[in-house]
Amino acid sequence: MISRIDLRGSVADPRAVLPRAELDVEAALEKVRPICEDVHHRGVEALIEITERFDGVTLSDIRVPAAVIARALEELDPAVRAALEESIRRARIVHREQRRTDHTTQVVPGGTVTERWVPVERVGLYVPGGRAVYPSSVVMNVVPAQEAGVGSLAVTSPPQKEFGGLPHPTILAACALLGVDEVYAVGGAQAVAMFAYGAGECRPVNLVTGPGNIWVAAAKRLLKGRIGIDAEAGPTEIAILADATADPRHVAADLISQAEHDPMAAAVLVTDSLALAEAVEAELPRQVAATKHSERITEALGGKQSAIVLVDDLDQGLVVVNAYGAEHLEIQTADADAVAARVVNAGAVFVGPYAPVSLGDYAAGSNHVLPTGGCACHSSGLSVQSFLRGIHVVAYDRDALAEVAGHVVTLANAEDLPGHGDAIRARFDWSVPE
Ligand code: HSO
Ligand code: ZN
Repeated sequence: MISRIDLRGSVADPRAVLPRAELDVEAALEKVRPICEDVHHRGVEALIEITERFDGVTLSDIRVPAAVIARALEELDPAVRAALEESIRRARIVHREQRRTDHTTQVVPGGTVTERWVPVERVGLYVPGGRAVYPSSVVMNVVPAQEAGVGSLAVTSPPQKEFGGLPHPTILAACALLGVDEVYAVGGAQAVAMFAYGAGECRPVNLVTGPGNIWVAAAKRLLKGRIGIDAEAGPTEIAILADATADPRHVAADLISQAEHDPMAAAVLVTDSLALAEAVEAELPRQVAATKHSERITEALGGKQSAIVLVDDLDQGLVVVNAYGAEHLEIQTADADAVAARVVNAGAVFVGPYAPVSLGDYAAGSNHVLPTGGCACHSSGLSVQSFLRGIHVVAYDRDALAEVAGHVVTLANAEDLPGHGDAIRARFDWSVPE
């Protein structure tokens, strides 16, 4: 059901032995380009035609009426409402503390540089439809944007035939709970183009965030620059670093939990315990057989992107998980805090026996939009910071400028840009030597 990679006694670069699922976004670019151009030039008319072609839905309007959003909340199962509210509450607690305060540094008397944190003005959030209907992802995108102080926030999600050509009602209800009233029934690459260029009631946005399929990723890549993007989300990944103290039933359940997302999801167990590896291998088929989405889970666990990796000890295990840079990394070992402190590459780390990834997916307070595909080596998950820009505000008085004027002129001359130096010299009646 899951392959085994034995790295015991090996000094090979672990990067080469842990393959990842690959998405050919580049190939999708050519298909997405005409769609984006069409939306650019023909706006709503193009969106309606493209939606007819790809979603089989005829939209009377791209925007979801306020009454429909309100009704979705009224009709939401009260238990789901309570759970979403708790998820929002916890996410707010964590993200509120991520807010930045402006900081002024006095470089010299009379010379300061202030870093001023300013929220992005308008953000578009893409929420997938189809197999992946994740109201929790609405929470994870909207809460940091709101806590950052983003003034204008629009959500878009593909129209679903079975819901009368509207986005999934739980998505709409989550928007209502979060106070988002600008929602569009548009999906795919055309939704990213709508956000980038604007169409009808939808004004252009500055930044697009949120996961999506390969077409959404391709449109983000194409339009990046005109708009900011968070990341091109790839298939989800869980890695677990565990020793003999871990409970194989929990380890198996956690691997299955993320394999459930996608046949291309990656589930990787790294352990120094052959007994644990064997117990997990025995446990997986038992649990998979009893679970609802066993087909795609079996495919994910059996794919080349998933494996049980045997290592000599936890030191080698840490080398492996740091080289892999998983989106989610669980530490299920003795003294898990100390082991977790040595992790440098992971989207998020889940420490000890009672912090499974599913907790973080819904209600830990942490964010579940995390870097995949090894991007954890250079990027972070979504946070308040993702929606802010730090603007340097430079304020120097005459004496402070005079003090450094000679150095600026020297550097300008060294770069053969005497006009730069002259801008300084003009302020001192050209008395600063050339
Ligand atoms: N594990 C997913 C997020 C998610 N799980 C949404 C359930 N719903 C990627 O971090
Ligand atoms: Zn998940």
